[in-house]
Amino acid sequence: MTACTVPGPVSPAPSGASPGAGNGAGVGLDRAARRVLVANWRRHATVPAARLYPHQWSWDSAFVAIGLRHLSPVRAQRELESLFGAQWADGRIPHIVFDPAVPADAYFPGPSFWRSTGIPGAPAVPTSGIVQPPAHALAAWLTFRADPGAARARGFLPRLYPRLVAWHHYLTTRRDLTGSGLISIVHPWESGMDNSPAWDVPLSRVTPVPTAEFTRRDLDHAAAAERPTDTDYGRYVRLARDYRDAGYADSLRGHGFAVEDPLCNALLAAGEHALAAIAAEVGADPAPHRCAAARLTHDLTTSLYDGGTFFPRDAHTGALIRTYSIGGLLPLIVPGLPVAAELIATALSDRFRLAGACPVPSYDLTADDHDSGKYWRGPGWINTSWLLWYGLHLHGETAHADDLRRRLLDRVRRSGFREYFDPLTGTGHGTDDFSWTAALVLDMLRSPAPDLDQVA
Ligand code: 9WN
Repeated sequence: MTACTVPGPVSPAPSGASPGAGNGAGVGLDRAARRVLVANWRRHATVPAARLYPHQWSWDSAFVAIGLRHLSPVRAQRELESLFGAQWADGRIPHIVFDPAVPADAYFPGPSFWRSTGIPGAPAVPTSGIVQPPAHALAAWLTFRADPGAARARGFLPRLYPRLVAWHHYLTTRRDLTGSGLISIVHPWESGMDNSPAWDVPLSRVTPVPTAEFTRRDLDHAAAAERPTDTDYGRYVRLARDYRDAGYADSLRGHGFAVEDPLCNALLAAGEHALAAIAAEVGADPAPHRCAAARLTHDLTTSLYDGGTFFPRDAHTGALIRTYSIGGLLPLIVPGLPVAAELIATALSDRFRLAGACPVPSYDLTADDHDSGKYWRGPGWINTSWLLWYGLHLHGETAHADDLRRRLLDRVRRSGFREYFDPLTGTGHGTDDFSWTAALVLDMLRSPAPDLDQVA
């Protein structure tokens, strides 16, 4: 690859698009989605779900902004601004920004576990110390596009651009743990797909903290059979505690779990395309971002792709983790990906049944350990299906994309704004009135095809 210089840190209005999936039922769904987003708004950001997740989450806010821009472009801008207001001096965007008004024991692990305010360079507001997939640059660009006039009047992109650059800089420097050019996640929560079977092998090397040492709060609001196990939680707590006790320092040796995840790297590459468009808008040089996108796309494809899908790589052993999860198909969101046709063939195969299962399953339907009701071990989620829809359009597969959109809207119309769904029966699972389900449904109702302008 050619060497290139990557830069260092540096009032409600309708969208105008007609709501609906082509019939009157779309109007009711549109109204119901708006109601969820209004109910989950808290002063300057949206909570993913009122009881189960009562704070601001990083990649949730990106998806929420993508939907919220149709309801209120300014509110969508504020969603992202409040998240980036909690950026650390090293550039990281924390996976949770805690609301000090919410009782300390409402969510575990809370502020007293992460102890972020004692870390030099962390913001005054308490946050977690880990990150989530970098969907933000794409969300910022789409938010800008919803109402460029309002965004320009508020200086939205000129203020956000240096923060987005610092965020990507943190990932491409501090999180390139192996020197491969790809970024690593250091906790399953960082993948956004917490208990995916893809993490089972690297996680098995982590000694769980005894359950007597912590109190889960998630089981107060969701069925245990649909959530990660206590042993999973014991391992999550061990990894987070070790990271905290090391002052949130990043090194391969210091992390008990380190994985090069296809989705995070793909979102970063897609995000560099979005940053190129943002740079052009704010009068900065787009070329380094185009260069970074090309490099990431090359490294992702040469390192993690094999035989029709992308696999995560265990950074400690160097081995590919050969499980088929939805994250392996999502590099489809990267413009110019050379293996798009192969990914679509895998999506259509019995493993994912793109043409029938809905939402698209999070994990291989043919695997012995597929569990259609358990969190990220089988159920379909709206955000990953939205990304697939976006990627299908990006690569010219409009018939499959339109069909997926129609079935996703129908699924939510019948089963509600649930957190996740059985991909074959459609039964809803997890919490109700889940923000990104509402936001992305709203987006697909208002935009029958995604806005690919300048990022494709
Ligand atoms: C831990 C908020 C988040 C999502 C994740 C999802 C779930 C949290 C949890 O909820 O994770 O971050 O407590 O289980 O897995 O993708 O961002 O909606």
